[in-house]
Amino acid sequence: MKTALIFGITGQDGSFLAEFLLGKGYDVHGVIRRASTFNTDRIDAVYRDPHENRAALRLHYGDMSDGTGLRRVIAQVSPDEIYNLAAQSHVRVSFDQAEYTADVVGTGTLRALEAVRDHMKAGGKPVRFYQAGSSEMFGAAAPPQNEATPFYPRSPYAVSKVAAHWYAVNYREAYGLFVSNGILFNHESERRGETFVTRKITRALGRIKLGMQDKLYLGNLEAKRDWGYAGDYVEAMWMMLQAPRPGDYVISTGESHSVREFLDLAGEYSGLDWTRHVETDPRYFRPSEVDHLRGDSSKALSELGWRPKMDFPKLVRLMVEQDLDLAQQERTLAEAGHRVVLRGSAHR
Ligand code: NAP
Ligand code: G4F
Repeated sequence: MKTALIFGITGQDGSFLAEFLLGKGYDVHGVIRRASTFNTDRIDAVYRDPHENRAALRLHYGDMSDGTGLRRVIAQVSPDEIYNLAAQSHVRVSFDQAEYTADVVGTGTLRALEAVRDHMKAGGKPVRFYQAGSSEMFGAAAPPQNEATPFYPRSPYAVSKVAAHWYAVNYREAYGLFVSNGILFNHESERRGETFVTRKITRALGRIKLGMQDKLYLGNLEAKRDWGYAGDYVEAMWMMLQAPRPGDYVISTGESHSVREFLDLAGEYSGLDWTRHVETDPRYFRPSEVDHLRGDSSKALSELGWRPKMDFPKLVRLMVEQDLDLAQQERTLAEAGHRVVLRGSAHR
């Protein structure tokens, strides 16, 4: 039985990956941040109290800004595979918190790689390392983007991901570590953070449909993204670490759509004319935008056998339906006298 350690297990991808690896019989360990409130909502369904069972999922406190703690967890868990998904992952926020983003995303990856290098040098078993790279690294480079496309990052987040990418390449070349970079294009789901544009839209349309909200404030509707399904993309992460050799892989659908097209389809599935509800708020524009991302995953198909399973209309429908259900639950609670806070409608 293999052991995996996931940094960023409480995020969208971390939760899908944990379920995927548990399904493959892995012992899964995850690193979570200490917070004053519970932050494990996405993994609660697969978490078992370690006092009651021999739990296959175990959690450890840690933070990418704390190298000593990362080392301790790696020594304690002695994983076969590490998935580094931890990040301040919001592009717009990275313009407001640039240093912090660089520390967690860029230097945090370096801290983890240094810990792995020392762990193996001290006689620890070989570790395979997955680094969560991003299509944001391509930034202003013209589509379609593949592994040979030069990076042209357009935000502090993207610059930090480029640094992490090259740290990973360097540790592979300098120390012979098995480190693979996934260059993943946008992937969404019903678990997507509610401040990313797709989920912000589907959450709002659900509430608008049920009369709980009227307006949705957005930024640039013309940006185009290559949107896939998170459940498909975590399988690609795992496949990269099962390959005979480490490498860098673009993971994408090969299709791009604008935010406006996403709204059109989500509006159609919700039975709403979104143009009556959406207003522009300049605060959601970015100081420098990424206009068009569309990936070419031929290498992942030929070397790993990976291809996406869910297409764009199915993804939008899934998110719309899930968020309509969620809005229905909120309305039931509100009607029963509970206070329901409509986060995301105006201020994010
Ligand atoms: P996400 O939902 O924002 O999750 C990020 C995870 O990182 C959360 O578990 C978060 O913990 C954790 N984290 C944040 N700061 C941390 C710190 N200082 N120390 C330790 N953990 C920290 O992101 P995601 O969508 O799952 O994406 C996973 C990874 O893939 C990220 O690295 C992201 O940048 C990258 N990526 C995502 C996409 C995409 O479209 N989703 C595409 C390309 C690359 P909390 O829950 O406590 O906040
Ligand atoms: O949903 P977004 O915030 O995702 P973005 O910036 O593409 O970043 C996501 O995907 C990356 C992979 O390419 C990841 F690395 C990263 O961690 C993250 O998961 O914005 C998508 C587009 C942008 O062009 C943005 O300007 O939607 C536009 N947009 C328009 N109105 C908005 C809004 N984005 C957000 N978040 N909120 C808006 O109101």
